[in-house]
Amino acid sequence: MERTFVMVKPDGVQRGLVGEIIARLERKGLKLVALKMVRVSEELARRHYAAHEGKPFFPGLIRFITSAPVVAMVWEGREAVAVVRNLLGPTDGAKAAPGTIRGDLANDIGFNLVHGSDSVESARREIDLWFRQDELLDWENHREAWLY
Ligand code: FUP
Repeated sequence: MERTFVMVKPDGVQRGLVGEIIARLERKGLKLVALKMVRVSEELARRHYAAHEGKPFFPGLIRFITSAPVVAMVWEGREAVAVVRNLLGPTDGAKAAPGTIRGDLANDIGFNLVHGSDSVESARREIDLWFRQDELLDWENHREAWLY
């Protein structure tokens, strides 16, 4: 089953949107397999966004991500990488369609609430970067047991 890395950025935490974002991913049918709140170090931020090093927005991006806690998660499901990207909408909230997380809740290119891995390969790299192996929980669904 495919896994993807998702991070609610400082603006999502500050605006009280962690629950809303998690709820949308849960309702889609994705499975949460890891979650933690992190105060991001400069080193972790630089490694996470290494592909953007040298771009004009890079220093501001690092300052933003390290400015306040984020919520880091791993979600699992069928085509999880693409499904999460579709739920997020494009990077710029102004261009994101209504119905997507950014389309409904964000209106900026930098302060766009949430990150989702852009490929299966990036997901693998980001999950390794943010989580130890024992933080990824391979739990079974016993939902049937709650129905009487
Ligand atoms: P995304 O894959 O949607 O997270 O977007 P990118 O990987 O292209 O960019 C990573 C982050 O850099 C974005 F979430 C926000 C920031 N960014 C800017 O601030 N300005 C830009 O022009 C492009 C990206």
